[in-house]
Amino acid sequence: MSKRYTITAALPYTNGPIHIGHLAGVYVPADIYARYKRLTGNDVAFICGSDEHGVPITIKAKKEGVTPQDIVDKYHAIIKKSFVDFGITFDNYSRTSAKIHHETASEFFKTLYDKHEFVEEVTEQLYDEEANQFLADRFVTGTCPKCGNEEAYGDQCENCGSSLNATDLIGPKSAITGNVPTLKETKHWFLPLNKHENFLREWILKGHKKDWKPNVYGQVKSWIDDGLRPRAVTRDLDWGIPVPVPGGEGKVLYVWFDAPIGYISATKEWAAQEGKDWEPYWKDKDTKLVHFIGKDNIVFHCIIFPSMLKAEGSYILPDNVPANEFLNLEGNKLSTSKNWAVWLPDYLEDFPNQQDVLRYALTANAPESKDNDFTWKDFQARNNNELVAIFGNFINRVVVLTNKYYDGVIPEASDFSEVDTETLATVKAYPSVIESSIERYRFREASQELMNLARLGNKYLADEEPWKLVKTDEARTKTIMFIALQIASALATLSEPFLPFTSNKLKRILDTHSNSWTDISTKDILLPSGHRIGKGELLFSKIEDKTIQEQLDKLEASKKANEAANKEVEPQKETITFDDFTKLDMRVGTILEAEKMPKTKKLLVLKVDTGIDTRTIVSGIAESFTPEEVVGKQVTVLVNLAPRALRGVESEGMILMTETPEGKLVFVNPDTTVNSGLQIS
Ligand code: B3M
Ligand code: ZN
Repeated sequence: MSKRYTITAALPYTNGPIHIGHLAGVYVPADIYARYKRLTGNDVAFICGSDEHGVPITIKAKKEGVTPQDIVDKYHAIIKKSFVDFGITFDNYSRTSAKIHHETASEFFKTLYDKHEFVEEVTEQLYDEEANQFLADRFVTGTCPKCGNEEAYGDQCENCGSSLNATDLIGPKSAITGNVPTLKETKHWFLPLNKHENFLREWILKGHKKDWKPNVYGQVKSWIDDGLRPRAVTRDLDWGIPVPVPGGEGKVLYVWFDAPIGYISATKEWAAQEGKDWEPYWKDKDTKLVHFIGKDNIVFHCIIFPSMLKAEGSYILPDNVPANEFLNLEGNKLSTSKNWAVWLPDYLEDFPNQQDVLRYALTANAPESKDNDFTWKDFQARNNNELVAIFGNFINRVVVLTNKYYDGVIPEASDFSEVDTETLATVKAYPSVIESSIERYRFREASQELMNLARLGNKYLADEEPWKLVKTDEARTKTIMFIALQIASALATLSEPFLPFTSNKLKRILDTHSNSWTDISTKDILLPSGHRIGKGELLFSKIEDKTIQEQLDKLEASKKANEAANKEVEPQKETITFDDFTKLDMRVGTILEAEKMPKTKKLLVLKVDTGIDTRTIVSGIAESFTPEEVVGKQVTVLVNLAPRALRGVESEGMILMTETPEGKLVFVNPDTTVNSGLQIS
């Protein structure tokens, strides 16, 4: 029976592109769920949009010397396009700088204000005297009082997910100047979460959201048990939605107050475009509201936003909030600021028309109950060993043999053997097998069930061996191919939520647009005899080691470039006198010979003409230069350094070097050729 679903996906901050952590944590599972709900005949509003307010945007704008509007315009477009190109099927992808959102959020705030749902209070907040600015949210970092994470923000600790007041932080530091903040009085409006504790206990704990994932239920329970406190829902910032009540001048709505309301305003915007009424999607008690988020957003979607909705009084509450844990990358935490990520636009460029490979790899390895690690090796294995070797191989054999034996026309089947009947019965059960996993938000499990259907097809062909029977038993061969084509058709339909691009391609090859999700379990024949299928085309192609190595190299290079860009300059050493300096005897030297020091990685043994003599100097430059590269080079040599033995070789002097941001050593040398021995002063 058809139901109405409002499915939301966390609004990405528009301070950078989408990366694989966002996809695995939120957008791929949400899209699988939305596609599946549509395929099974439900009325779906799949809603998202850019989260364009908040401190991350202003920090990025300051860093790039542009306005916050420039930043959000740039990244809103990049993010929106990348979602479309990756096959994420939002019904509306809006943005919180849109007029309709400002109106909706202001109205929502005003309603709570008029209902006296806020507590107005003047409190002392962190202030940066030098920047002349209050420090809220990501403008201040410090140690989380709950878990000790030293990089907690003023409003939240991403490590334990706690929602914080900036004054809770231990050892706070301004993210603008690095200064220790002072305290300064300012008025804000607080949402008294403590007032909603009983409601939250009843709704979540007593109502025992049995189908909420343990990682979500556990976090929410611990916050409620720890006791809820009032949370400021306004900020002393100039980028955001102005506070629409007297005394709100110069203040804006806290980004986590306005952003979840973005789901509502985006639904309104979409409904207006579609000529629909938006209210049933947010106010009809039979509507199922499901929020797809990452674990760092649980408190906002399970405690704060439901309290806001409850206080406003006319809205439904979320039916489920299937938050995922975090995805790491090659053993390290994904990080926008450290540029340690696989960005979606880059993936789409490097792997054209291979969206489904990443969708599948991220789903099969999703951090559904614990943090998980994305490795390029696993990505390659999922593609080569499953998509190519199982799914693609099965379809290729069915299509090639049908074209080879019957010119693409589906043959008449004769009597089914016991195996045939069992196989068809198993195929009919797959919709409910996959449904059972999806309904429990176990998308990894669901994706493996889909792959099991492809395995069933492969096994059936391998056991029945039509390529052998075709010479001796035409009737049997026709029946086998008929059965195999029914399995292929089931895959075309059931793969759509997980592999939408492949599903479309397979439907085109089989020329079947008619089978719905429920058809797979109700119809006896999915592809009738006499129907002509198209010619084969490869659904997936093998990914070579070289391609994976290129990605690993790219990742390493971006990490080094980022370290370089953010490298802190070493502080100056203690002051020396001019006399100290005159003791240093630095000369221009010319390298005459060079060889690697045996059994070492870093050392070259050099013969250097110092103009005074030719001497041996051992230098740790072997990882930046080959011996051949340095012969003939003129370098700066500190010649009166006391000799020292290195691995048994007497080294008489030091060659001055420096290091590029990428970590490569370079010589400090004259930019024109001069005589060896010239003094440097
Ligand atoms: N912009 C995403 C984040 O915290 C945040 C989600 C808002 S959903 C209303 O990374
Ligand atoms: Zn913490």
